[in-house]
Amino acid sequence: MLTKQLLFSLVFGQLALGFQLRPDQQMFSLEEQMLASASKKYEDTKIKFLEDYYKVDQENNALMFAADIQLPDDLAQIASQDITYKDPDDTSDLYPGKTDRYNGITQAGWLSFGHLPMEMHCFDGNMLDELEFDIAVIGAPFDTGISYKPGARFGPDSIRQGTRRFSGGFSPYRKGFSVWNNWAKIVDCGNVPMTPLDNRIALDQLYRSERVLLNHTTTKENPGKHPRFVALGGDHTITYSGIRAAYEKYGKVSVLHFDSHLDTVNPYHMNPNVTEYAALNHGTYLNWAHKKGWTNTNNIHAGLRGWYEDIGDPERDYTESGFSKIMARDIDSIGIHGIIHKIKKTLGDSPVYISFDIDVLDPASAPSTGAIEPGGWTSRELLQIIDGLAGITVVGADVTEVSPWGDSTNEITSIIAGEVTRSILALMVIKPVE
Ligand SMILES: [Mn+2]
Repeated sequence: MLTKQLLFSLVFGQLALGFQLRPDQQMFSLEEQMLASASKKYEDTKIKFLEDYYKVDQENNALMFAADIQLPDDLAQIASQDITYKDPDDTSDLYPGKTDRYNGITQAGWLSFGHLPMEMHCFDGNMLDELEFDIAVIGAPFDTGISYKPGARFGPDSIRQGTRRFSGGFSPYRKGFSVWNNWAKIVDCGNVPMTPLDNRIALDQLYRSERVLLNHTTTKENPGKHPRFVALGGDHTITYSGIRAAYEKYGKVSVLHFDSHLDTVNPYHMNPNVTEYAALNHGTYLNWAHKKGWTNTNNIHAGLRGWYEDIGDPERDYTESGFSKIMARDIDSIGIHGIIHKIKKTLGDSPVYISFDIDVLDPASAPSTGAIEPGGWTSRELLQIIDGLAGITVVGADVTEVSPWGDSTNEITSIIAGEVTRSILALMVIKPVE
């Protein structure tokens, strides 16, 4: 009985005590106490700092810097450090291509692909011997061959902007491998002039630019006679010119076509009355390229999923244009390595033209493109597939259909397009073409 009474009074005594605490003795949780203590330490430090380095001007109610105070050694060193370069006339760290991330390379210089050196004379037929390079990035600002959302004429500069973040560097997946610091001299030749008023003239301007580019001299390190190019589109029609230029140097090429759509459509099956002008567009150029005799019969699509316009399109894809297919959903059955294996087996030793449509990616990865198709690959899956193709003989390439109108807030599509281009350049560096 006594014990119970004792326990009862102890419990209620404690509670009663709690209620009787003065306001400045309020009970706090452990977290609140720790927070208060940390904040006090901060306040103490701040006050100490203020006392040490500032004087209070009571009259004007202001803080004055105490000029005569002694800075601690480490602070004093920073404050007195001579930030003038050893030789003020030495500007070697300010040249384009000489800066690094610490020096501010990401925003420096002109807008070139991955800060590559700009070359003004790639399309100048009088400079073929003087100007040598191994791989050229060029822009093909053209979007009047597209059937849905235009804007890809702004793609080349947008993709370049997406590579502002590049600073040379080494691959995290290939030990010690660098695209930039390797045997190949890679340059950015700028954009080709392409008229927006006549597709026939524009595609011919691009073809002649690529043709003269391939006639330039290569460096001593290059076993091949012709430079190679990656064209930044532009809508997909630009591939027509690229395949034509590559065919002239290498004979028939095999096309590795990353796309959600076939692009081998025979326009006359869709509409027998289509004009010749309208018949060449971003959905038909591969059909034309095969008809012209520029492509082999071991071409392959990767990432298909767009609905067919005509019931006969998938059949004619092979019979009229020589393509086999890897569907987007094949990744769930044969996996990334199955896809790589199938592409390599199909292409064999043929000279390969890689034509890349950014809409092969899922809209979640690349929303800013002309003809969006849900259900695509992620950027990780796609980059792993391209990187897995090391060893194929890439003679030319393009990255198309980046229409940056939807990228205004985050540049996501352009950044991925830039990364895809870097992976394609890596394939070119890994396997020179003789
Ligand atoms: Mn396409």
